[in-house]
Amino acid sequence: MPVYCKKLRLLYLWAGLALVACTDPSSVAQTAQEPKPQIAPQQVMRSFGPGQGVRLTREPCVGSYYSDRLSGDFAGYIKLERFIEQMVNEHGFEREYLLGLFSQAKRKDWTLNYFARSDKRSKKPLSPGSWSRYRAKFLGQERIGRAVAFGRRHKTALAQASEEYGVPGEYILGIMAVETSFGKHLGTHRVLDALTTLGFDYARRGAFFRDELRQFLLMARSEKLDPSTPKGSFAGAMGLGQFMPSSFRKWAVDFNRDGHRNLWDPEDTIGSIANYFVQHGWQSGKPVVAPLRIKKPVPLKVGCNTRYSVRSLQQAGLGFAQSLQTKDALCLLRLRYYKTDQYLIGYPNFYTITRYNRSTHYAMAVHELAQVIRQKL
Ligand SMILES: [Ca+2]
Repeated sequence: MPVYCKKLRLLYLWAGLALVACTDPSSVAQTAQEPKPQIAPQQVMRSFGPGQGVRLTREPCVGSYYSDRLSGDFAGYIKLERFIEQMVNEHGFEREYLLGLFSQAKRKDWTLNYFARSDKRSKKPLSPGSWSRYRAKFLGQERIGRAVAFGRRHKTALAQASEEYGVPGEYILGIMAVETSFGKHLGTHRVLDALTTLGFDYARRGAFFRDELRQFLLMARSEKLDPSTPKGSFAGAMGLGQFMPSSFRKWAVDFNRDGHRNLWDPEDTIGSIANYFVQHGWQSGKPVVAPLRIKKPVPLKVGCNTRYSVRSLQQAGLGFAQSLQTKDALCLLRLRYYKTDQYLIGYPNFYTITRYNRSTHYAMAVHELAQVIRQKL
């Protein structure tokens, strides 16, 4: 039984609450002999007070972490100490548990160097052949073969997701293909290290990563995970579909109905990606892209940061068939092959794919993979 858990039980007793977080009744008597905890009872009452009933039924944290101060790579990090206080006061975590947990977190210099280099790189316009190179990387036979094998193995769950959410299985497979090639590239970085490093040593996006760290601790508690065990990308994305912790909490689903939302479980991932798509506007049965015949460069911004009405595209000199008469906001896409550029219209479903990753290349690779996978399956 972790030390923090015993202490938590004692706090509940002091607060006069009948409910005991840890369910082993035999250990309640032992805790009465333990030294007085540092947290005053009134703080406990405040943390678990009226209107915050959810705290009474929450799960205890997993892992035997305990320290009365921050040591290790993040010793002396005032912002991390403040963050811990926030998790204690706002989410009812045990202070000593978090101090112990973060005392063994590692600062990842490689990740900081990577982001520093990436920030310095100027955003150059895409060069000829940029799409050809990207496409070759993600539409290889090996990745497609893994998609077909995974699709056959999980065809029932894919059919069920397609039925329930209206998202075709081949697009769900397309996402998993690009993200991790069905588990081949899950990432080897401890999520705790990645998010702590980026949250407290990467000034430009620290607030974003601190919030992801907060969501990660809440996820670990609700899913009964030791927060030091999950591994993922160097930026903290996890599982077959590379969900960030905030995405997990908002959009992951327990698709195999075993009581857990598990980002490493194929069926939960299938349902979670489908749910993510629907929550970001996927329109069942609607198209994703349509090619345009344009011979010379178009004086309009390409990509999905700017979206156009059919009328505004027509006014810019683009001609359309009648079938393109739609009130939807459209993306104008440009794919650069070595010798030519191809222009396309991206419908709202294309925009939805870019909510998973903002890159036009990414969404186009998912779309093209989906076409190939559908044919092969
Ligand atoms: Ca599940």
